[in-house]
Amino acid sequence: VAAGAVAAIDLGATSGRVIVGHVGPDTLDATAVARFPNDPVHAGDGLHWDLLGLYGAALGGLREAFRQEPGITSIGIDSWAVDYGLLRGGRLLGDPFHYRDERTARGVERVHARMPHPELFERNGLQFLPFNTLYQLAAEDPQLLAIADTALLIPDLLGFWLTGSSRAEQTNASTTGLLRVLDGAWDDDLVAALGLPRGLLPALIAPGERLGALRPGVAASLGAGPGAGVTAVGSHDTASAVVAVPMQADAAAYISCGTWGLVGVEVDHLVLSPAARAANFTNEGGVDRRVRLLHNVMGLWVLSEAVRGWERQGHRIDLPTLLDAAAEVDATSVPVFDVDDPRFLPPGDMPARIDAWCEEHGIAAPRTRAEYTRSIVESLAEAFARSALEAGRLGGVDVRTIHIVGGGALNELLCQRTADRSGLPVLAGPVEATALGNVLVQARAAGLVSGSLEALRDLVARTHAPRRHTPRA
Ligand code: LRH
Repeated sequence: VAAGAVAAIDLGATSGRVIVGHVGPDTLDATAVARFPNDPVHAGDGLHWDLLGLYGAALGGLREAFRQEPGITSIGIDSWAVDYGLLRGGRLLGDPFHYRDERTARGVERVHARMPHPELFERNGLQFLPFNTLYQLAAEDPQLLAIADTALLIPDLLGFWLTGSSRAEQTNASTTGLLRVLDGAWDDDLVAALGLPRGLLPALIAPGERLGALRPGVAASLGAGPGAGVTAVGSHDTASAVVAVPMQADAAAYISCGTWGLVGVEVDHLVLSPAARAANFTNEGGVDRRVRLLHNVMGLWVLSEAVRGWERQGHRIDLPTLLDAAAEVDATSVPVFDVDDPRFLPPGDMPARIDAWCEEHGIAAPRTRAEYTRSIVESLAEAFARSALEAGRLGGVDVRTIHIVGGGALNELLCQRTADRSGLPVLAGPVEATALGNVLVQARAAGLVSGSLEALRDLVARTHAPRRHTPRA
């Protein structure tokens, strides 16, 4: 088999990119041909994604991808989970809400009045996150829901615009809270119990299946060849990232670290124990029907939001310089706070929230920007270490190494401190795991590579050797 090329659209909470990937038995690379910012907008009734802007930028990236590689026949799409657009007759009924919008609180109240979390966990296997799709749908204006005929998660919406086919990709659908965890089908009884219209949810599609050919007009505008179309991938970005973790799944934990830190293990069985529920672990659907037993840790969001705040105050922040200064701060002099405290979820003044947390817990708050940064890194490292070990205990995995992939793999201080606090070696990289996982699933569907996830991970390990952080006493 020779190496071939595929294209990937990967939308993250702060930026998006279009990637051209080359894959063969001994080849794996992912090169960004376009990068564009993702700036959510506060407009009218809340915080929204500028989805048309993102789609337009993605189209521009695809045009460049086809210019470089006219032979591309497959495009895969992934993004953050849970958010969706409502449509009627193919027309989008408003800008999708951002999961950090505060309307979700209303949805949580409404859903839990009908079904409390312990019962939901038995049905859908998910940790409690106030923005899971079911809560968002419950917060919708009922009149809008009544006229909508389809709800499409973000990657599915882009796939619909590109091909005209509306489907719900399995891994991302598993984050809605509306799939039965036992058999992975839409939970019609739950949908009915929550008073949601069942007709909104389109038929499921599995990673590796063909969504459809590009609409002729789209293909022409992109300069794509006649065979070009969209292939379903692990469209939940975390599902794609986990595909490309170069790990031995029976002896490792992973942390997919970007805006969020998704900390867990991959197992082949569901973990619905009371202990898993109490620890707020989730059973998300993985590629090849693996289970991603993981916990959402607040992630680099806390740091990037703090940096944005300092910049708004007029300070010019260079992140590497700030992290160097943080590395000089004595780790024992800064507070370790609970990064998972819900106060850190919405956009806002992170240093002020850290101060409030410290005051409530009777400990001294950080003072300088370097100290805040060190405090955030220490707190993340502590939460990462704890959740990685907990994941192993809950999932029955003997965790001997922790892999960190995604943008967080670039943060050497965070990787080292996670190693120190867990007492386990941390293997950092690849940074572009999500794009690589997206590319790999397409490549396997196209016959450019074959085999199980183990074979795909072996290819990642051979082409993207991780950086090792040894724990220090
Ligand atoms: C990471 C992520 C995560 C979800 C959150 C909404 O980008 O997809 O897995 O919980 O965004």
